Amino acid sequence: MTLITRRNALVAGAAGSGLALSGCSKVVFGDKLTASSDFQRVLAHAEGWTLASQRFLLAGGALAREYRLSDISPKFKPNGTLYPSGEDYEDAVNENFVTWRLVVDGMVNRPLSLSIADIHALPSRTQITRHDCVEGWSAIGQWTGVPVGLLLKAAGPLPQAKYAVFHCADNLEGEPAKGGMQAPGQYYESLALADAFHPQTIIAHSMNGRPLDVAHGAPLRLRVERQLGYKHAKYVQRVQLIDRLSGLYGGKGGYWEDRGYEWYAGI
Ligand SMILES: Nc1nc2c(c(=O)[nH]1)N[C@H]1C(S)=C(S)[C@@H](COP(=O)(O)O)O[C@H]1N2
Ligand SMILES: [Mo]
Repeated sequence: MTLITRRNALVAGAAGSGLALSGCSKVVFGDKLTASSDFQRVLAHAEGWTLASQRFLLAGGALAREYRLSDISPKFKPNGTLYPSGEDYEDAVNENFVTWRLVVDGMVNRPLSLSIADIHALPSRTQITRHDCVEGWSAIGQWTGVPVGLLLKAAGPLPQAKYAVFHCADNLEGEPAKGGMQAPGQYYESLALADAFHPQTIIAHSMNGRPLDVAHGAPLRLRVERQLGYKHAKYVQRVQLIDRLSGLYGGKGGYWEDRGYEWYAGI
């Protein structure tokens, strides 16, 4: 009963702020969407997101195990790209990522473009989890970031959207690919929408209570706690919703998948 009352209030609240926003953007900004209105839009969906993730848990959805602060590994091995090559990333580091944007686009009703400051100001989740790399090492770390489901809800997936693709800033061109002679390329990853909406799937901005360092994916990296290490895309710039994986890069849905790894890397 309490839940229903609260839910009705939230729905009314969200509808109200939506109206206020569209009215405001017409008068002040014309039809042009601004970065700050994107931020407001995500916030307007935040409480609905909390309810959705509670429903997921009530329905028996499985969470990855979470650990205690005292379990955090003193050293968390960085792996794969440790510092993306190219001037653009170097410039971004030097200006402390002030012009970095996380774009959410593709098969959505309302594309988003968020700054790091916007991301830090959004509702976040903190989780202490174990990272398992296929190369045979594990480490426990604490991650804080915005749930991907919240961002997607704000962007409004179109009914035909099936996958969320995470585009990264690092191109592994020139670096030796593991497992023999393989084509170099841009790092990317993808998830089925259901996994993107999992409550522990977050775009992390912090690790162990501090902003991410470069080796671990600054300024933003994916955490998808029920899957293997290579799914956890670092240096994320864009989340694109699509209906098929075949049109992107090698067509298998990820940098390592294009080189023979499993797309569904469940643990
Ligand atoms: N952009 C990008 N993301 C990446 C990689 C990479 O090389 N580039 N390596 C992956 C692999 S194999 C692992 S195990 C983890 C390592 O994350 P860490 O560097 O924080 O330990 O990042 C994953 N995400
Ligand atoms: Mo890995």
